[in-house]
Amino acid sequence: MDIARTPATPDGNPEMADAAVEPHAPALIRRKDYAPYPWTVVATHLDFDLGLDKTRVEAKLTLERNPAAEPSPTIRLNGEGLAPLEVRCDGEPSNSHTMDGDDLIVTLPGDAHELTIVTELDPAGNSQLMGLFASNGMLCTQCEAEGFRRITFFPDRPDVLSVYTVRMRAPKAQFPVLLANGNCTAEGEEGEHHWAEWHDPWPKPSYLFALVAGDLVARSDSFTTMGGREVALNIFVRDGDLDRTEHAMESLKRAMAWDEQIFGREYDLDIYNIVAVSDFNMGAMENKGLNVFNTKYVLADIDTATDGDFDAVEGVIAHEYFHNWSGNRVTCRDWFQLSLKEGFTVLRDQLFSQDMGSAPVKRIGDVRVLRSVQFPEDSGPLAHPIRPDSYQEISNFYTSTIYNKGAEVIRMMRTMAGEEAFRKGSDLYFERHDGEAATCEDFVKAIEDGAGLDLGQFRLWYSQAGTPKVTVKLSHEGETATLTLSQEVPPTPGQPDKQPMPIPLKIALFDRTSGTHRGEQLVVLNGASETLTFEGFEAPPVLSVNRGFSAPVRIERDIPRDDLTFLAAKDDDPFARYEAMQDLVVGHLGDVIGGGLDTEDRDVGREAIRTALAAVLADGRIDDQMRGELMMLPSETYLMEQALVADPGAIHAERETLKAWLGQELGEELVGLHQRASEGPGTLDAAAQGARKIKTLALTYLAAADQQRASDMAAAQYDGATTMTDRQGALMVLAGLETAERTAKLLDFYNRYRGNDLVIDKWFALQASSLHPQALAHVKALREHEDFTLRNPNRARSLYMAFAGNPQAFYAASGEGYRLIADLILELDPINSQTAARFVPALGRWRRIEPGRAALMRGELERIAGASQLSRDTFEQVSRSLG
Ligand code: B3K
Ligand code: ZN
Repeated sequence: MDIARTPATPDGNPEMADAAVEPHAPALIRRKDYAPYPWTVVATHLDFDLGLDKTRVEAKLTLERNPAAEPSPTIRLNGEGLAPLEVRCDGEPSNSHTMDGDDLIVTLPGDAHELTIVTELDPAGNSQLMGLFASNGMLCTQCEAEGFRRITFFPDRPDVLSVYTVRMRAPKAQFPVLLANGNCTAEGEEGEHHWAEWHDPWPKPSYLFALVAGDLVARSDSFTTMGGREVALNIFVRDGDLDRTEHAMESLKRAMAWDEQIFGREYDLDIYNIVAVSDFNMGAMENKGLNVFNTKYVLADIDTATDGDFDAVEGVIAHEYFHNWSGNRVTCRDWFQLSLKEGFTVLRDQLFSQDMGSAPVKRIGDVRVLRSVQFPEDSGPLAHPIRPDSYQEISNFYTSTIYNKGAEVIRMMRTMAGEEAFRKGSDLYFERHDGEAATCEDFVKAIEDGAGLDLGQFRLWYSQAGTPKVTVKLSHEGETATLTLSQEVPPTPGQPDKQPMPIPLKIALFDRTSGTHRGEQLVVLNGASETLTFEGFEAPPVLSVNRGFSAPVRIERDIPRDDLTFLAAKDDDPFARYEAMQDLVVGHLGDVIGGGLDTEDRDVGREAIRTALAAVLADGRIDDQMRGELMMLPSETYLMEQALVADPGAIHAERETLKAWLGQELGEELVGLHQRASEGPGTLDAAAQGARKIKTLALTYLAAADQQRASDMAAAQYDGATTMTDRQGALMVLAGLETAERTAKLLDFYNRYRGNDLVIDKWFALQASSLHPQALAHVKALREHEDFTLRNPNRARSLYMAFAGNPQAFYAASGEGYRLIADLILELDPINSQTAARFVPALGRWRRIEPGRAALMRGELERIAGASQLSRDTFEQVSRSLG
């Protein structure tokens, strides 16, 4: 498992390995080429003279040789698009520096030096939003993964930790607030300018550096840690947004308390600042003591944010806070270890959210995300292990595999160890590696030692890509039930042959008469195939398997429909019950789409679903949040993923037909449910949220069955709405209909919320993801809308990501949908390559789509590949997708 530590270059800089192997392809960076950096940066002093169009940066690096690395006569400092205006070594102008591509190389003869470098930046011209950029008149930074090199020349790699002191000087009226990591140690005024100095006592890698300057207001609060430290909490936003920050602040305090209680982690500075910005490539960033957030994950009130938005704010606030330990105190040795911090932190935020609300509903939601985003990634051309072996552009590896599958892998360790033993392992990990840049192997070893587990073979989960398929067979003879489990890990790019991996499966065997079972068991499938026997079953039991989704695998079970119906009605594991409902529908639609079903068989299949759904609608033992989960049909993406080669047109048509039939058959029950749910209050408690969830779900079925009735009901829901959840839900349904109310309510929504960017994003997204037959034409028209811009990532995603996720429109048989996305990628790439590259995977699915559409998708990828001047981000994604 250990990684070879051979130096790739005299400087030991893996960035340089294999550069220019192919003249046009960016260098491939390999995990096995890791070597420690020859220098340590003991201290970093940064002096910023800030301006929107011109910012001067003076960086002073206190350097010492790293005794653990190969000695080097030079130092290589990464840069991107920078020119060194001045270089001084130990106070004297340097005459020994050269450029190697974008990097600065300085000869350093001694064992310790002080290097000063001056650069100049144009933040307002930085549309990539990496490094220092301007957003709505404020200045802020984004450095992960390699943005710091756009600010100054520096060893921009996560294993070089340094203590930072930052001085900022700026026009006072324009930038009244000046923030950086750590604590403010001094401030003062110089005529129309003012300055502030911040010091962060915790050594950190450059990707955690942050600076913000702007005209901002703060919601302030405080938190007293378990050790008695009083921490000042501030959430900075633009004037006018303050009253939408209460939920974020409450979430932060809950997250701080939870991390102390559940993981024993305490905050370690006297101040914790969060700043919300409108132009941001991602959700948020965990910079030490100064998180920068996309406004989408900070601002929420009941009139402008949905219940889902509230949950997302809570989850992301917690995620970034939890990084203070899993990411900042213990960081990553290199970017191949990204899942070390991201997988673990996602697991921590998932467990937090489970504890804050309904645990089963949260679990089902997380599995839905995994299956709709990560499973397709794992079965496509971009599949990679949670610890990849190589990359061209690290930004392309902030994937669902690294984050969500990474979390599932650690969750499996926790399931096998048990909560208490796992905590011993995580304590040991933090204790052993505090202040270090660690590896995934360090984490596994700490869990192994702390929890007393043997994770030898389990380490394969880190190196093998692909979603394992587990085939489950249950037979019965006499009083013995025999369970045979076998696994297969599919081939993925670069990994044709796989070994079996330990797969922890929670199972229960139900007595079909009493509807009970004898207790849940955890079985771990280690080999390719294993057989287990269970005694004392006079009649064949019903098997519930992978309860709680204990392993991120595909289960193939040859289960009679009656057993699925039984589990859909009776399983006491909420996830397994949800799964049985999903499987009933997946099995039926699979049969229908596969053809060869006669009318009678089709009716039997439909009837089983109708009965199960009717039982869900009437079940008094479950709450509405759970009812909503059980009411949801499997998504088209999930259905496509079930087929070896999918026909998106047939999947869409058959799923809609089934929905319409159910809406027709259960019309009265659904109307009743909608009425009952409409009586709920417009509050944020779980019952009210559940009512809102089933209300809109009921409408989606009714809309498929009877447009006009649903349109009237949706319009009434829209008009009476006191929450964004109800209003957006109603508008979502209306957007898919061809009725007069559609136009009227879309216009009303726009006029009502004009000027509120986050809500106008919803307005774009609703139309781009609608079931309306003209959705594609609507998207084309919307890109010309005066409020549309590609310069704001939220806005670009609101239209185009929603569209790429709308199977009916994106997979239009004409190929226009693919063309639209390809045009977007080409237009966006020079503006914001990170965001542009995120659209490539939608086209990369071509191998799993029927041949007619596949050829059109591939054609668009080839068109992109043929363009000159592609960014490294887009080049890598397109070339991997073409395969
Ligand atoms: N660590 C950041 C993600 C940075 C993405 C860079 N392309 C946010 C997070 O995962 O918490
Ligand atoms: Zn993260």
